[in-house]
Amino acid sequence: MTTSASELLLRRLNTSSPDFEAQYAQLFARMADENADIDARAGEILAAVRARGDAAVLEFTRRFDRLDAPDMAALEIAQSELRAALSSISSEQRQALEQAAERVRDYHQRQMQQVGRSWEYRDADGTLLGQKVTPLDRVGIYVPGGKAAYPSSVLMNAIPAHVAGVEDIVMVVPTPGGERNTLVLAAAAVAGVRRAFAIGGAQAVGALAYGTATVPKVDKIVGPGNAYVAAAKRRVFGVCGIDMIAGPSEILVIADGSTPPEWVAMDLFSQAEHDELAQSILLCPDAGYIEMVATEIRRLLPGMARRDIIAASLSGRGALIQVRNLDEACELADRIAPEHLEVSTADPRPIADRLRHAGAVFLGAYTSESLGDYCAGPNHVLPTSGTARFSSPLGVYDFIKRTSLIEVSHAGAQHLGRIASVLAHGEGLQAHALAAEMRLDRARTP
Ligand code: HSO
Ligand code: ZN
Repeated sequence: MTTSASELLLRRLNTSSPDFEAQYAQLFARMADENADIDARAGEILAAVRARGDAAVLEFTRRFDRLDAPDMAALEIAQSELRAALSSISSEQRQALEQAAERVRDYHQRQMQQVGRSWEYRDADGTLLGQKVTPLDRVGIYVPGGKAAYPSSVLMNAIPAHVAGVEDIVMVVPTPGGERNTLVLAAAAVAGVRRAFAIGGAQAVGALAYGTATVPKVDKIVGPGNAYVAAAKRRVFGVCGIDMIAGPSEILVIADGSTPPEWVAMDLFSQAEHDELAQSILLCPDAGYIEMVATEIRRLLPGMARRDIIAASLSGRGALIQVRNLDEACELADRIAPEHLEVSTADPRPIADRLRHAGAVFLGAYTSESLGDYCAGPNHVLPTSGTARFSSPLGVYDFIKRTSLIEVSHAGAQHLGRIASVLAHGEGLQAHALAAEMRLDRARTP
């Protein structure tokens, strides 16, 4: 669906109006669950890749990406090509990539200090209990190749893996017609990608999940993709891990009228320009300010390169919502659980402290979401479609796992043995009971 900028529809809602709940339900009507056809197609592609490996991946790449490679080796992007891409971009671009990478690395290193540590302790019996943290061996990063080919997403996916200690990072990126995106390759060089393949779609997900003669099997696949990629990721979950199923981008702005209205208008555009299905919403208690933002939207839109996408997104899924007060804005924000939440108020901290469900919170007038998208440091891969109620930004914790450690002392064997014995008998599991009882001091042997 495209909407020309002149046909922009700006939906106004008011929480005091009697039909608010109906309008709210319409605004958040979840997009129809992914098409059963797409899921079935993804299943067929995965089965073919599982059965026939490289040959199937080559065939699908020929068909879907119009890329006719003699063998899979020809679709591997060599380290030297990643480095050459990095040398070929302007020094301004290279510096920006490297500065962003450094800040993202710093942030995730702090995260690692918190969640990456192994720990252990001894209980009163001298029994040692602990948790050992280790990185995954190998992860696959899916990088979209079409309208959403984002070098920044290469950084956001690969850097936390690298910081977590993953040694082997394999990137796949579709290259329709064989055209490789220099900035994506340069970002891969900056982020520590070890191997890269010019493949995409469900076939690339299959290659990573099952492994082929050329593409190594990975332990987890992360990164956004189109509907086929999402369906394939759902299906391979269990064979390997996956990060999340990402939906269209969303921004919710809570404003009190203290931020210049054109800043807020542009922040709403910044997510709307991603995708016709992206969602941009303003919550504000001040009707006059809402009108000022609406005026800025209409003034600025014609000058935007992606005005048709922005117009379609704002008209289809956007809204300017008048709330009774900022307390109500917080309640509504928690109910929406948006991917990005800007608190654009004079005193944002008390509001941010109250909010619980959001992928990322941006405090104060200077914090545009776009700074977070590129270079503030936190990850821009965030839970969408209300999933912030139960999930978190991509982070180092997605690339590590925990192993429990138990070393029972002699005294511990006496103490725990009695407890285990009772419970094991209760479950009717004789061998369990005996394994515990045999270690008791006056053990009866069967
Ligand atoms: N806002 C997007 C990330 C992104 N923005 C990439 C620009 N490039 C989803 O969080
Ligand atoms: Zn963005």
